Amino acid sequence: MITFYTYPGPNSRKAQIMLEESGEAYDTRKIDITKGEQFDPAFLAISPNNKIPAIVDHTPQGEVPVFETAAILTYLAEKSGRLLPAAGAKRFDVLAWLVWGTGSVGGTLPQLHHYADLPVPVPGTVERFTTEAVRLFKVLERRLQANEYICGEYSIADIPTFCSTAGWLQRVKQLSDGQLGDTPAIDRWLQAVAARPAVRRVG
Ligand SMILES: N[C@@H](CCC(=O)N[C@@H](CS)C(=O)NCC(=O)O)C(=O)O
Repeated sequence: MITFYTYPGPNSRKAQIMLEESGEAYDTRKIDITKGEQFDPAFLAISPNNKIPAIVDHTPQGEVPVFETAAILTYLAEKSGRLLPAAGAKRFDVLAWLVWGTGSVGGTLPQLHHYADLPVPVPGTVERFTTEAVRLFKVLERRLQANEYICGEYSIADIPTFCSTAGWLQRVKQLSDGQLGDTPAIDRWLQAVAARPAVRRVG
């Protein structure tokens, strides 16, 4: 049994989709980040960076705490034998694109969200993060023109980028004032991932 520490939002959604994809049994513990519960010492022992999502796997050999979305997805993929090649170049291709999704895409879009919604704009910030978001979505569009999913077959590399893109593609298109243009390959991929039963169960 796995305990899933969560609060509604894009990062928790990424981890929960993989919990569903993995078929592992899990229960859910809400950490209310609006009330500072992420700083409770008991939670910091699991997630020292004071962020959700995190999991604890209660195994016969002992408890395994895992924080950071990329590590959680990798752990669940290894445990279930799903959505991550076991070895070789394909495994590292998936891991590279997984980190790209959590680090580059997942790092840029919340910054854009923050600066675009400030009541008093900070000069240059929206432009900077919009330019980077456009660049990242062009990378993704090229990749998906050549591959059905980011690494060929559906894998853990698709999950974080799917969550970020589903939430942000249209806003980036508006903010970019035509720089991004049409994204037919991303649109096709968004529909395919959204139709997966595990993704639909998470909502
Ligand atoms: N790099 C982390 C980011 C996780 C993250 O930003 N979580 C946010 C909620 S979406 C959080 O816990 N914020 C609480 C805080 O910053 O105190 C990951 O990929 O898991």
